[in-house]
Amino acid sequence: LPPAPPARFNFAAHLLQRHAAYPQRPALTDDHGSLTYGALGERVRRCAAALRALGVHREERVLLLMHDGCDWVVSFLGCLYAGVVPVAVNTLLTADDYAYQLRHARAQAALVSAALLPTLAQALHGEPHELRHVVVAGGPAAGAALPTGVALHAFDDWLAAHAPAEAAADTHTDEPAFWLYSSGSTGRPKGTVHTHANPYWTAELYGRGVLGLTEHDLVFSAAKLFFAYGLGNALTFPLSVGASVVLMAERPTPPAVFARLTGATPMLAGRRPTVFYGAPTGYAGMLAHPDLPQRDQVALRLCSSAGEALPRDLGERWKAHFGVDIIDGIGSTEMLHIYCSNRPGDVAYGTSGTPVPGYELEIRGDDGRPLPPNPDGSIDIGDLYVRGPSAALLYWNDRERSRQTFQGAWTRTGDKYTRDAQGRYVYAGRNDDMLKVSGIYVSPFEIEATLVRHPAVLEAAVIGITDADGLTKTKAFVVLRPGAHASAEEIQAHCKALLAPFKYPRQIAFVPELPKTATGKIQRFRLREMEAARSAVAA
Ligand code: 3UK
Repeated sequence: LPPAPPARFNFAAHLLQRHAAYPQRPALTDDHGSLTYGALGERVRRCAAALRALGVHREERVLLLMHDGCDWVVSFLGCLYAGVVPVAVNTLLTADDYAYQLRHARAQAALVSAALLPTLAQALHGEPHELRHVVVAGGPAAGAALPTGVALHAFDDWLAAHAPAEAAADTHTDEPAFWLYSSGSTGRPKGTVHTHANPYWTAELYGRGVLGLTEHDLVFSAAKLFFAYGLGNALTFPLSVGASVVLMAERPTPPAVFARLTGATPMLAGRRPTVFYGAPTGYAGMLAHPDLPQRDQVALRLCSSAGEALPRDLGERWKAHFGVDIIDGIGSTEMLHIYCSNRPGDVAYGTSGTPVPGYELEIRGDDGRPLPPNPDGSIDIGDLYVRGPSAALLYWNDRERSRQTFQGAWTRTGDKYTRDAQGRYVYAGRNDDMLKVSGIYVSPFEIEATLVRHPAVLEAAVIGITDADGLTKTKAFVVLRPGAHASAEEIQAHCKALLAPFKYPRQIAFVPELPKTATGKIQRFRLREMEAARSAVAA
């Protein structure tokens, strides 16, 4: 195993030091330009100085609400370098979500993409907040009405106005470094607090140890940087080994991804990624797309999948087409990255592989004890727990949910797993009501609460169904009010308008009533049984 970082450890300073010897090496390429390792280091240190000049102090939080690009990376590492704690948030949320996060994190400043400034401005007119500065990247720092007392800055001018900081904050390795929000089935999202050491561990144990990334790789992640998966994929892993990164602001549609994989954008000018990371839904969308590139049009040596289980058939079809395996592994926001995975050269599709060295797994029974292996070495279905060095410290301001998840050295994953006779772990569903759609958490309860806000809707129940690719999609069963009318499209548009758009139910079924218990509780399991019976008939 790699050495533990020293007690005084700043992850951003660690990355900058590692590459000080070859400043000319390319680090990042986004839709507008590139940064060498030298230029990246300089901008990170300018960003740290500029944050200090705003009066943002050690340990204070800064909202990082940006589309993927060089500025995202500069902002994230600039915060860490200054000992300021970036709260990297999903760019697809609503003003209401950001209002909650700003208040919960007591953010003192926000670093935001110009395109997202109107939503942020709207959030500032909601809940009380402590925000004093908004720094706008990638466009004009104007056009949005900010409350008085909030100053507006333009990212490039702001960096240019400050000489690079001489030294990084003398942070402790176990000090809060950054937050990511993770959704639960009920309640607000959880502010998951990670240390400076955590990204070091994931980069060494998974990025280097399992994926074998080197300075010769050009990596590209369809999963955005604000996801823990994307953050490792396209920032901490490649920058730990001196590799290069392709960053893309737009949604990872198949054509957008194909353009990067084939090096067909003006900024790439023929340079083609060697490593690609995505979620299973993305792989399914690409395989079904008429413009799927041919094998010789790409330069891939490795593909990674996470976020939801990769159906066997998808992996096999991808491998047959490109000649490259997809390495499926399970990770979480709480563990920061993947802790159980297939290996390059040793892939068993339909499984999550074996524990990543440095992590330990237990499958526990209802009594909380590890289930004993059967004579053939397999383990029956139980609750998966993981122990490893990259677990988050806690959920901010949430003792109760922190206690439930972070149990001493062990983290409760919330997943059911079995182990086969070869020692490979096989996903068997979640043990809460959360659904993973396109690799992203959605809560059925949040969708139901939004559905019943539509004037025509009396009640609704949402379940996960399995599509033809073996992937989870949301289906809403809707009971309309007597005499009321609404189309499925209208109900979906209602959800997209009130919720983060990725949460809208993919299918709507109008039903006269919902199955209920004698006490009036909706029986979701009956809806799931009905769906299972329906798809069995269809098949
Ligand atoms: C599910 C998987 C089966 C599982 C993540 C890689 O997905 C990530 O983090 P989240 O916090 O969700 C965690 C939950 O998602 N899951 C993820 N990967 C798989 N289920 N097979 C998989 N390969 O329920 C898990 O508990 O959004 C993934 C790296 C970092 C991450 N944060």
